[in-house]
Amino acid sequence: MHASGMPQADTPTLCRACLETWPQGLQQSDAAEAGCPSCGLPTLRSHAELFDLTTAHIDCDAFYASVEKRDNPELRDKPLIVGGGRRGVVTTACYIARRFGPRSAMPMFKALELCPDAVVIKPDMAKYRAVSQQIRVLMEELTPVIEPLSLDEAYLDLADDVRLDHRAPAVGLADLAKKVRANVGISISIGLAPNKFLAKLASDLDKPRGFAVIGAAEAEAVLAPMPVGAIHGIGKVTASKLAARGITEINQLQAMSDAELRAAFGKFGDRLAQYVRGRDPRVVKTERATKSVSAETTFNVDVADAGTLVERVAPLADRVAARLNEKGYSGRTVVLKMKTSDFQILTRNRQLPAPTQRADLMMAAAAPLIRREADGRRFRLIGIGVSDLTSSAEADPPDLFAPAVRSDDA
Ligand code: TTP
Ligand code: MG
Repeated sequence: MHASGMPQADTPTLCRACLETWPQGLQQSDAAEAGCPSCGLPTLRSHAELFDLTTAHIDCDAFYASVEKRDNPELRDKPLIVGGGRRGVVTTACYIARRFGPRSAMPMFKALELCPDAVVIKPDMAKYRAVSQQIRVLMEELTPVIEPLSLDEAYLDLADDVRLDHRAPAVGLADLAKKVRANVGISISIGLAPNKFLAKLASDLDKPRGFAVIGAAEAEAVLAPMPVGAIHGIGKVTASKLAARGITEINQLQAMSDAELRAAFGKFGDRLAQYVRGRDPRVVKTERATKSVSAETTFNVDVADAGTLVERVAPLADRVAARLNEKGYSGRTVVLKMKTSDFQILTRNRQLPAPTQRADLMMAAAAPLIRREADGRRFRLIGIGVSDLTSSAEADPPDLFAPAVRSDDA
């Protein structure tokens, strides 16, 4: 199995440093050498499907920490943790710090127990957003078909040779990594595969500064020994349920028929049946314009009291604020949604003087609207959001973000 693609004779090969290619592969004698026959660096990648694969997943290495190290070279060789903030957790640890155990989402006190010498820096979201945007511009030179998943990762579909330079996607991707390093000053890891599912797995195989390929032919074999949790959609809860049934590795799911997977997992079983066999029908979706950002909650017991309603909407406003911050948006119109006990839906809007990302300003606009509606009726649901989105550059100074809250948690 050659998922990460070390140099091999007679196998399509690429040098990630000088971008030289050997579509027919290297001679046996060249392949035995550690370095590229052209530039001498140990940066060759070989894979049977190297020049045929077109779906990529890009993920920045220790993203926040890499940006901070870029901006302060004294930190380069030190263990660095980015975190703290309101929730007191690690957002990320650099690869040096990771050797001692700190990981994303770990409470800060625990991370510092494991790595007492770590330098700690608070996250600077505005800076990371700007870096993300710079990388985005470089990706756009390769393809317009980009699906960002967060500030530091995106899927790319490189099936169309938009540049008309007839470079294989693998070459364009290696070039992208070089440009990100040279122009932005951080490193990325690349996963190249026949589909999104495999590309995302691949980008994680060879981190940091990775370039890993999973081909269609070897996909099932690469997946077989992986833990079930490696599959997108199998979270901690599902993984521990499976473990209770003795299922921990993907090969055990591969041994089940499509019908068995469906019986065990319901609708998700269909998707799973594809994934475990290395297939994924999902296409890379370019961003559609987000029109609003909102959060809502359904009460266990219907609520009539205005004070309670306001109290219950406040954490939702926090979530909206965090998500706006993460996505780099701000909103001009606050939208309140309430559903009465007899399932009538009300929406009420209020325009703000300026776009905001701040939960307190959303609450200031929403509270009077809530009080007006709370006339004795009982409500089963409340939600808050903002629409009229613009970029966060136009927003009030964002001082309420919770760095540990990610959009996928919300
Ligand atoms: P990741 O890509 O998951 O992690 P990473 O880039 O720090 O490290 P890796 O090399 O393993 O990819 O997340 C990207 C950024 O998102 C990360 O730098 C900080 C932030 N983040 C959080 O704020 N909370 C979290 O729980 C995680 C996982 C990430
Ligand atoms: Mg990352």
